[in-house]
Amino acid sequence: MIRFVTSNRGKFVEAQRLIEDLVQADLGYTEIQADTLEEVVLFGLKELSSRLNSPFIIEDAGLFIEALNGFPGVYSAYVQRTIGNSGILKLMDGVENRAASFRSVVGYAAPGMEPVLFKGELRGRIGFEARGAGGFGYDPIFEVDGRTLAEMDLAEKNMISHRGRSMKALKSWLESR
Ligand code: ITT
Repeated sequence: MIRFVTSNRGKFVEAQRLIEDLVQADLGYTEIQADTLEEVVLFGLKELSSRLNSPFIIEDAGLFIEALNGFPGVYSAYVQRTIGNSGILKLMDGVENRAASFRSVVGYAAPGMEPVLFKGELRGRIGFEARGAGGFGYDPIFEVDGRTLAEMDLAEKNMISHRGRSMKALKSWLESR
């Protein structure tokens, strides 16, 4: 059994489909303000390691929009809570370069070992309107090959997504030990 410390049910469901012995633990931890997802994850792992004495993972993800120099990036959760998808679409009004990527960094920690990080990225485009009812967060405005992630089912999203990739890398590592 590995705990996935997260408040985000959507993330958990996607990860659990790939790594079956994950259990969600909504314990909360400090998400520092830093320039990279990796720094946020390493700090969280360290803090939680002093509270938990069994294996666990945390994951930090973000949407990086090329024309906005990587914004919202490490601020993705705050931006989703405040201006949301319609706010992002407004910021992108009249912007021709729609290229964007999702990134995921997952960190694994267990007693008596150094934490390990796994990464995944998905390149796509910011759409012109929100579409689809699946997924969560920015999924309705993030398109891959003309369809948004919210128009895909979980299996399809997992096959290509940033989180699908980072979690599969973690899974192979767990299996190879
Ligand atoms: P925890 O930190 O508790 O795990 P969170 O929702 O705060 O949950 P993040 O900081 O990693 O998670 O996520 C940053 C934001 O990006 C947040 O608003 C998510 O909804 C959004 N997000 C993350 N992964 C996403 C995905 O696969 N599709 C769409 N939006 C995503």
